[in-house]
Amino acid sequence: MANPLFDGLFGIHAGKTTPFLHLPDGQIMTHDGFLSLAAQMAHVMARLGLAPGDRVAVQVEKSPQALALYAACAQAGLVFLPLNTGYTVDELRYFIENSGASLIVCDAGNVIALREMAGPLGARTETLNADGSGSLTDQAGEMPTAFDTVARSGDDLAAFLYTSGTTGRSKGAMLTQDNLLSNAHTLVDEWRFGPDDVLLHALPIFHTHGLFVATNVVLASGGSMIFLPKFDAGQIIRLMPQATTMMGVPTFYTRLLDDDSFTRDVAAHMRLFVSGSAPLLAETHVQFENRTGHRILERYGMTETNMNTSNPYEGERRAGTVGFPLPGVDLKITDAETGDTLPQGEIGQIEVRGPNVFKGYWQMPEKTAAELRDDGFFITGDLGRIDGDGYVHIVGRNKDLIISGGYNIYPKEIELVLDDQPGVLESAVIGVPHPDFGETVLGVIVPQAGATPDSDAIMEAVRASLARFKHPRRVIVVDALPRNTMGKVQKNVLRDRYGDMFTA
Ligand code: MLC
Ligand code: AMP
Repeated sequence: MANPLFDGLFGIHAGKTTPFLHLPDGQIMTHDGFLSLAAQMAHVMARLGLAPGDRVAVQVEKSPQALALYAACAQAGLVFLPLNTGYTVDELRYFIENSGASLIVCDAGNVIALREMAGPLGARTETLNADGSGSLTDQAGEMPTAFDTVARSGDDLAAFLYTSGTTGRSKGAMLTQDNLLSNAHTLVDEWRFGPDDVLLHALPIFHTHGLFVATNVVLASGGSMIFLPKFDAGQIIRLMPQATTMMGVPTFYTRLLDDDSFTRDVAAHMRLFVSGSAPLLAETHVQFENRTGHRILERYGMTETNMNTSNPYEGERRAGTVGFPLPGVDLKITDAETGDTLPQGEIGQIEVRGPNVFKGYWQMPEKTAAELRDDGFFITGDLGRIDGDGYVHIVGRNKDLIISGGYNIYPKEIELVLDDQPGVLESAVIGVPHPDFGETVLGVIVPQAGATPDSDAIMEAVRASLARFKHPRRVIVVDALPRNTMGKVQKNVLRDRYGDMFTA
């Protein structure tokens, strides 16, 4: 094929006038309409001088046009680089600089600040607003509705997704066309997706879950999506009778269960609920089954690997587990010190290998070498075990990571900001259980001798530099941080001490 990703996900729908997107206002975008828009956007980017392999950084609200931009990048051989809409200009600067993006597409409300920041870095700026208007779509409207698909190989890059790191520096995970396409096909088969499926899509489209799992699976199977700007429990409940499937983070499921109008009848037309991106409590699984009669299918993935494991479609979906390795995926549990595979049942680090596993981190050979072994196994940083029936259990993380409502947060990034504030000697940021987000961020700071840090000023500094979802929900002042004999901060002690702060 000339361009496996475009041909395999998008090109297969050429000429189809069946619905692809059902929009909240009742409008429908057909496959053909979507492809025409993507082709027009591909023309715009080609006219701007973008060449295959160039990176297109995209920080826009969720809309059909935003999704068409993903298709346009695939068709023009460009590397799609979606960015969380919550990121501040400070955070964006790093991504633009590091990726060497040639084009930034952003909301008109941010364009002045972004242009000022990105101009000197050599990136152009175009706008795309939540309602689909903007300079990108204005230009697209003048363009032909067919575009000669740029030839690419399966090993060429399709997307960059930045994932934060333990040092506070984000890493650009390089995903190839084959990574994305192979995983989409596997999931279609495993989860039995077909042209009659209607997926309730309320996830953001700047992460693996909403973009590659949900959208690619629908594209590969020829189904359609009820495409919602964000998760709103009331709207989901109203629309669920028109859908057959939903994918969500655990917060989606706990919020639905908190709503009494979410009943067995509401879910009666559904055939599948999938959960992932964060641990689904076994208790939520049971409550959901009691309420609806459906057993949520939990799966496990990562930005670097797409999906690795899944509970079975047929067969027991075991609460508190992430199921079995997907076809084509090798998964082993190893000793973190020696790298040796551990006997079945023992807890160790989870390593995975397969066509889904990324190519490495952009321009970070040392980090790539540290996590991606020569034999193709990727060290996930998750800790797990495999039970006697082959189900994978995730029991913790070997990485200092907080997952809040499905968003990953690396404490180091927040600690660097806190440590920088006047009167702060040092800080530790931990994740503590939270009833809505699963985990939430807590900051613990130690003042300099004789100083009284100004908590308002600290939060102001946090707001200026970090996306809202990373902000500590509370900052506690202590005299000293607990340390072990090696002088390392004992975050487990802090987690024990403050663990029930939001749940008690
Ligand atoms: C929103 N806020 C969050 C937050 N989401 N804070 C912490 N963690 C989050 N996840 C902020 C809001 O800005 C707001 O700030 C306040 O918290 C309350 O917001 P809300 O209205 O209650 O939140 P809402 O907008 O409804 O969003 C919650 C959510 C959303 C759970 C629906 O976060 C979401 O869609 N999460 C999905 C993330 C995702 O797709 N992850 C997949 C990663 S891929 P204020 O100031 O207004 O109070 C991956 C791989 C894999 O991990 O395996 O899938
Ligand atoms: P990200 O880096 O955003 O792609 O997040 C990937 C991380 O999310 C994984 O390394 C896991 O720690 C976590 N994760 C994803 N799915 C699950 C799940 N079903 N259960 C527990 N943790 C999960």
